[in-house]
Amino acid sequence: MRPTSFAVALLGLVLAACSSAPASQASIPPNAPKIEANNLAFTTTSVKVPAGAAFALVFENKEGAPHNVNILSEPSGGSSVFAGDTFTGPATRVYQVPALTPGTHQFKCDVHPDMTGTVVAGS
Ligand SMILES: [Cu+2]
Repeated sequence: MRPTSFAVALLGLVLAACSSAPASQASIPPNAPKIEANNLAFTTTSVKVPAGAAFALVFENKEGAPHNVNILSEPSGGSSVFAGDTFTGPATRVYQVPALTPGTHQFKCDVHPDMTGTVVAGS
């Protein structure tokens, strides 16, 4: 490989590394529904999301305690329909949530069962 083509290849690698979001973090869609947690509670207690189509859900854990978002089948519980990864903050993850049935779903943190909120799927 000639020095110039090596330099071009190296530049391409550097650009590729710089243009991606922080490691293991997908880019955050600007209008994605978002849930926040802080002080061992969901500070977002209700969030509207699409129904019948997969969507991206942003979860920001603002503190050093581990939290996740587990979406349940019913307004007041039921079975899990999507359980996001648990992680320690401060950090933000983008969950890829499969299509939800229209209506109200409870969400909770698996680490802290007292942490709950409501996902409203629909228009
Ligand atoms: Cu928690």
